[in-house]
Amino acid sequence: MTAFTLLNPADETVVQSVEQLEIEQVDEAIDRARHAQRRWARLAPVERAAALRAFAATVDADAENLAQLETRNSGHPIALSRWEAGHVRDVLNYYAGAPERLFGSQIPVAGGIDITFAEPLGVVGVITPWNYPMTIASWGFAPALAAGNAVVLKPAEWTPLTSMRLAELGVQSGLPEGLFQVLPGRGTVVGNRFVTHEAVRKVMFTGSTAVGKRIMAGCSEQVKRVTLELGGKSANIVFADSDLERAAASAPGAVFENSGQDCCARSRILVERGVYDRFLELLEPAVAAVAVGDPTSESTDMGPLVSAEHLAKVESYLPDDSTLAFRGSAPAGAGFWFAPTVLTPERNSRAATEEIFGPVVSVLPFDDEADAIELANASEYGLSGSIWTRDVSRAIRVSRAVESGNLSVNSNSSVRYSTPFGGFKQSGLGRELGPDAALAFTETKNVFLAVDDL
Ligand code: TXE
Repeated sequence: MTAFTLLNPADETVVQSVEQLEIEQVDEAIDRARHAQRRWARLAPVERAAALRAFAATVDADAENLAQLETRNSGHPIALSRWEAGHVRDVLNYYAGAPERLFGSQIPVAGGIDITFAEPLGVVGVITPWNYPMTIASWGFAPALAAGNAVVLKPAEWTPLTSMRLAELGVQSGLPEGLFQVLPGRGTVVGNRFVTHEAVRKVMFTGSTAVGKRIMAGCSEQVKRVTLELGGKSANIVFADSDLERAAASAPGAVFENSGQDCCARSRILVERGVYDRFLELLEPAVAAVAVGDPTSESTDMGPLVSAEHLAKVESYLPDDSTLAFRGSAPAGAGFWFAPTVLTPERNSRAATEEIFGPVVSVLPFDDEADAIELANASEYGLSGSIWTRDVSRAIRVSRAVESGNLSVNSNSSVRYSTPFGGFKQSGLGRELGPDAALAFTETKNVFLAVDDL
């Protein structure tokens, strides 16, 4: 068994070493999960609901510890980590409402009664990335457990600590042993075993598009159910008739939150040509005002990147000076720091088309509404986006035309636990969160009961 050494991204000190599981241990865990699932699925819905509420309460009691752990492990500003711990509690409470609401239907047919049931899948494998470790974990385990499944979860190598803690909290809260297990390890070992093991009936994956495609191909061998939440290159579209000051003031937060390591980051700002120069003038002080530094400080807006490897990847997008518009500041010395960076590149450049997943934004001019839509859609991705305008008809027209799963008008929000989240095109497959997410962890079963002399 090998170990993975975790570094605090803010100062490169060692946080701890985590043992990486091998296939035999994964198989044992999946066996435990199968046994636990059979009992869990037989519990009355009201008992499963109560167990999830107890889990939420235990998470709530540990919220500050979870937040501090995330900040040490992932470098998230503490305010963001606190929001994440609260979000996990809220997601659990929301899906605690699901066991008693997994409605089937009764369909009128001849000669009897026809009923559908939402049956649990069995064991579900959740594979998570390093950018929002506990948040994304909860989007998988909460609805999957609510629907009567057991969950095995593989966190990203760099950021396993809050997920491991959540598994402990689950047991503490009274969840049956084996029902929700977190299995740290390599993607090609633990993650891949979820794909190949026949008892794992669905894989929910969040991460890079390249690995997502491999997982989907692997799952096809067993026609295994799969949900994919992949990359993005979302457009923040600013029309000349918008509240330009508001759009510019909120644009840095829309891309630099979590140091741009966000699949919904509005990493392309498209601005109508007539107000392009004015928008850049307004954006510059807003970017300069982003407080980059010590993630344990309440007043920090942006922390470091997650790792040295990721920093090197983001740096590879630093352009020649001709496209660099301006930058914010970042600490010098130890830690994986990268200053918020604004580029004005060509439309088809690497920086303007590839997901950088760092604090780099491209500002591009457009000519009219049709050009804005064409530019927004000129991407293999389609996850998120914003539209800034005072014209309601235009807001609706453009919202309908942009090929993206989550859009906001005069706002940059993407994630609410009660609304569906997911991508068009190569940003993903299926939806998470919202009222239907628990159903996505079930199979529809149709049963016909013949009735004599009906
Ligand atoms: O993701 P990976 P990485 C994007 C972003 C980032 C890039 C790489 O652009 O720079 O992806 O990030 C596990 N079988 N996003 O390398 O490799 C892996 O261990 C099964 C976007 O971290 O896709 C980890 O747990 N599992 C994104 C998870 O998959 C495998 C969030 C994600 O790792 C595996 C993160 C395999 N063969 C990165 N290989 C978003 N949309 O939020 C790896 N894994």
